[in-house]
Amino acid sequence: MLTPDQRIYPHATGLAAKTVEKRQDPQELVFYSGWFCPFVQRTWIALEERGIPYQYKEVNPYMKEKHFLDINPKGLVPAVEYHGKALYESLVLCEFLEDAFPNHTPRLMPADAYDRAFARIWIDHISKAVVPAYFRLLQAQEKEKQDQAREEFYKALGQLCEKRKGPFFLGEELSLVDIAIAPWAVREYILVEHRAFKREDVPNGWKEWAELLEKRESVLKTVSEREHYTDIYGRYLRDEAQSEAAKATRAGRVIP
Ligand code: GSH
Repeated sequence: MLTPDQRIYPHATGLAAKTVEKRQDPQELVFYSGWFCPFVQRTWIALEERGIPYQYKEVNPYMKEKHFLDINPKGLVPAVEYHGKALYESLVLCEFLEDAFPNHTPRLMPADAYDRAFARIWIDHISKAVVPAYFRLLQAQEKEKQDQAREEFYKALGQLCEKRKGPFFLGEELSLVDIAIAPWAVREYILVEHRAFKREDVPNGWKEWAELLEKRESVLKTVSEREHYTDIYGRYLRDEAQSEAAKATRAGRVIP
């Protein structure tokens, strides 16, 4: 008997399906993806932005199949195999692509050491404050808990937006900071529809930035049709999801 999480829609749809279709040929870099996953989308955006050749392979991470556990013992997507060697963790992968493919442009981390460290501080803020607040708001059931989670989400996002230096986080060009947050801008409509979230209530210009991120070509190319996210997020909204992230959020633990 499969659990509801294991029964997720099996493949990408919409523009993401077209991207998948183009990335079927064998390459030195194999990208193990789940079409629905915001963490996956980070790495996917970086691959598309930089024109790195990769072979797309869809994985249902809830099945915990041995072939995939051999690649990522945590059983989470995204993961890659490069020249037969495995790596995982979305943000580690984004930085790996910078290091392993230095001649592919645009570079998504600044050349200057201080600026790179600055970018990493705010990527860390996204991981430790913004993303956990998103999941808390999604999964909160009582009105009081939702109100509290919404305020925490506004605050964490507002702190990030306060540091934005231009249309993108570091200025004129897209960087890994933008990519680290973009998948949650794409998935924010769920909070708008079900958790009284309003973009314009986030301080320091989140609405304008989020709109810019959502219409970036690499972002559009890695998004599936909304109806297929609805099923998955319905389980989070009812606090029934059994993903590692959902379980950690429910238990007040750090998201793995
Ligand atoms: N920290 C990881 C990253 O950034 O790559 C998180 C990845 C993650 O949680 N992926 C989810 C997954 O594979 C899909 S969105 N879940 C399977 C599970 O929870 O069992």
